[in-house]
Amino acid sequence: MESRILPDPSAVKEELIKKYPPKVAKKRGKAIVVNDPAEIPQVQANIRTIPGIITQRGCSYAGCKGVVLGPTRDIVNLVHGPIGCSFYAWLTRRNQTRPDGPEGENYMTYCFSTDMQEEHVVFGGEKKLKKAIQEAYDLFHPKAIGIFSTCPVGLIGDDIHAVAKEMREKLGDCNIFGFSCEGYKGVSQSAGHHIANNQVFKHVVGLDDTDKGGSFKINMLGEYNIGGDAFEIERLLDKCGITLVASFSGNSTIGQFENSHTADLNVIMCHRSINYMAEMMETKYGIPWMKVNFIGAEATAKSLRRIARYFEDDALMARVEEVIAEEMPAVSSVIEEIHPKTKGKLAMLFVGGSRAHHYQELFMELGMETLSAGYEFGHRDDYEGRRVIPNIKVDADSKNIEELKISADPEKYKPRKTEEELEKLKEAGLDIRDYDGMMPDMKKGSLVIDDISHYETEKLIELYKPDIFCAGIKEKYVVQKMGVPLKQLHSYDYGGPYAGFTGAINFYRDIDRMVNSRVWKLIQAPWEETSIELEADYVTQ
Ligand code: CFM
Repeated sequence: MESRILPDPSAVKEELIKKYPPKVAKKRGKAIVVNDPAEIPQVQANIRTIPGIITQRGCSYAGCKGVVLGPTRDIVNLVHGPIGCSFYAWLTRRNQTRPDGPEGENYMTYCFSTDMQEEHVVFGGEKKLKKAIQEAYDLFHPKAIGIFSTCPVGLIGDDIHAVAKEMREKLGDCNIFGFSCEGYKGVSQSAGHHIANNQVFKHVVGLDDTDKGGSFKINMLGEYNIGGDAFEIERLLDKCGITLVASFSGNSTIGQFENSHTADLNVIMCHRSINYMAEMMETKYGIPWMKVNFIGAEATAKSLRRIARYFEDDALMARVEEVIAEEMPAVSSVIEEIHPKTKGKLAMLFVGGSRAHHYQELFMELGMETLSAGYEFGHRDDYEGRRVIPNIKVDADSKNIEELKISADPEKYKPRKTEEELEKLKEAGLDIRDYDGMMPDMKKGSLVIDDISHYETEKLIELYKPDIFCAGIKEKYVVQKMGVPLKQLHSYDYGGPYAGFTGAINFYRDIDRMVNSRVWKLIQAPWEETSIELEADYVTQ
C-alpha cells in the first residue's frame, strides 16, 4: 500500500469553515478540533445546530420512540400525531427481534398512529387518542401501550399523561405510559433518549421482583440489535454461562424491563443513549455499571473478561478464556487473509453517539487508520470522557429535559458490592462507572468533528480522499457519487451482525469487498474525466 501524504489537519479545519460567515465559522470552529490524545482538547457538542446548515441529526421523537423503545416487541408503540411521523419511523432501523414462537407477541412490524388531522390540531386530540388506545387494546390485549407525542401534540397541549392514567385505570390489565418526546424537545435525538430512560424507569423497571434464577446476572444497556448484533452477544454470554436478565432494548420484552432490577451488573454498550438508566438503577437498587464494547474481536474478548473479573469468580474467568480460545481462531484466519488488502487504508466515521468510536476498533483490526470521526449528537463526555461532566454548561435546551430525583429504594436497594470492593476492582484496572470517550483512542492529528454538516462532509472527502466513509442513508449516495464507498453504520446496509466474533468476521469481509472494489474508480462519467469540453453559442439573428 503506497503511503499518502495527508494534508495538515489544522489547514483542513480552516478550509472547512472558510466559506461560512464569520460568526458561523467561529461557532463551527469550536466543534472541529485537532485531536491530541495526551491533552484531549475541548470539543463543542450537544448544542443547537445553526439554522441553514444541513445537519444529519434527527429529532427527540426519533431518539425516544425509534431508538430506545422501538426494539421492544411487546409494547404497542402508539404515535400520537400526523401519520408521517409514524410511517417514516416504521422499521427503517433494522432492529431485529425473536418472539417466543409463532404466536409470541410482536408489535414491531405494525405502524400504530392516531393519524391526527387538522380538526384535532384545532380542537384537541385527546378523544382521538383515547379511542386509539381502546382500539389497540381490543385488538391485541397487549401488556403495555406507550404513547409518543409528536410536535403538534406539544403545541396544542394535549395531556397524554392524563390520558394514559385514565386509560390505565379503565382497562386495568394494561400498563399505559406516555413520552413527551415532541421532536423539538431537544437539539437532537439525544433528548429523546433521556425522556425514554426516565419514563421506562418510572413506569416499568422494578415492577417484577421474581428471582428468575441463573448465575452472573447482568443487564445489557444500549444494545439495540441492529442487524442481529444482540443475537450474537446473547450467544456469547450464554456460552460463557452469564445470565442476561434484560436487554435495553434489542430483542427485549417489557417483562425483562420489569425484572431488570434483579440483575447484579449493568453493562453499557451505547453510553450516550442509556447512561441515565444505569445511574438511576444504581442509585435506586444498588446495581453498579460498567462500559463494555462488543464491536471488534479484541474488544469483545476484553469485555467478556471484564464482566468475569467483576464477578470475581474463577470458574467464570476460566470459562470466558475457553470461549475466547474457541472463537478467536476463525477471526484470526480471516484477519490474516484480509489484512494485507486493507492495511493502510483510510476511514472516516460520522455516526450517532457511539458507533463512531466503537467501529474504530474493527478498522484497527484490519490495519486501517481512522483519519477523522465525530458524532451527530454525542455530548462532551462521549468525546472527552466522563471526567468533564461537572464542567459541562447546562444550557436552555438541556434544561428542557426532566432530571428525575432518584433515591435508594427503602426495600429494594441492595448494594451488589461495597464501596471498598468497587474501589479494589478499580485499582485493579476495572473501570467501574466510567467511560473515557472517543478522543483518547484516536491518533494525534486526527480531526474530531461534532454534528458535521453536509458541506463539511464533501470538503473533507475532497481534501483527504478516504478509502471508506461510514455514515448513514442521508449521506450514502452523495458520497458514493464522489467515488468513495459509504458503509452505513446505522442500518448496516443489508449486512450484519457486526458485534462479537462472528460479527467481526462479517465486517472484515464487507469492508474488504467495499474498499477493494474497482467500481469506485469508474464513477466519473467519461466526459468528466477529460478537460475537453464542447462549447457552442446560440445562433443569433
Ligand atoms: Fe447509541 Fe445506537 Fe448510536 Fe443511538 Fe442512533 Fe443507532 Fe447510531 Mo443510528 S442508540 S447513539 S440514536 S449506538 S439509531 S443503534 S446507529 S444514530 S451511533
